[in-house]
Amino acid sequence: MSLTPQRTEPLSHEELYLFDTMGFVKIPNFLSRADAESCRTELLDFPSRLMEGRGDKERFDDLVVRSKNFRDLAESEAMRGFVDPVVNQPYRLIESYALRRESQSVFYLHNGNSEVLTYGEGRSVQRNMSFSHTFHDGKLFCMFIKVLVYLTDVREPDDGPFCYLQGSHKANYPWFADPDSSGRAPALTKENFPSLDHVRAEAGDAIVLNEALLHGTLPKESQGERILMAFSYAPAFVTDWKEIDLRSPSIDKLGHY
Ligand SMILES: O=C(O)CCC(=O)C(=O)O
Repeated sequence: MSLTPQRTEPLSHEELYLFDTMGFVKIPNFLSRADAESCRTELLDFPSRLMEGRGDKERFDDLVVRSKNFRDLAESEAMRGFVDPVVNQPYRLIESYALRRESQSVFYLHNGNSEVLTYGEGRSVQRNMSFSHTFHDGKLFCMFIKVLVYLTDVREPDDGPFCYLQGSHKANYPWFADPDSSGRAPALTKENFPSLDHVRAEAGDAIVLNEALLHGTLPKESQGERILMAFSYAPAFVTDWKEIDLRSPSIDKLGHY
């Protein structure tokens, strides 16, 4: 069964304002409840894996490769209407996956405009350029946009709703100034994070997200399944997180192909 987005208009002026100032905008009823349920049923037959080190999340990769329904959705006019006005460059889909969780699961805060990025041996910087974003000529230029499509209701705080630190997509200071190398993180509460807020969703709702926002989910404590799909878009010149491999036969030591 093909999917029919209920919402096909591009982001409005007001939605762009919200996206710019909040780092995301919610699109209620992007899919009908029936289409959300048919997505859920279809993807549960795909292969999945438990996320390494975070065994409470089951991840279904490459949705668009596994099903024409998902590919058509990722390429649809409706999706383009969300991505075009915030990327404003030729762009491509860089990932498409679903996450399934049950009770007692967490998704800790990640990204943030100014969080410390450590990569490789002893290398660390205070800006991850992969989700940098700017504004000029009356247009937004985002490097990493994710459209989250909820396939089950996430109505109450204990259903583990999407959460975020207000304004963190425009932060200049890192919140996690001293990343704890032990991997321990403070509980996701208002006491620990005064600017924490969360967003309720119904099956079929979407969130268009600037990945520079420090975001995650509140702990899921209620019973039942929580499942969503994610489609990520980036300017066409963005590629994988992979350093130049100087051992490759197609490249010499000076980097000439
Ligand atoms: O599950 C959610 O609501 C958020 C998912 C998310 O942050 C992600 O997939 O990067």
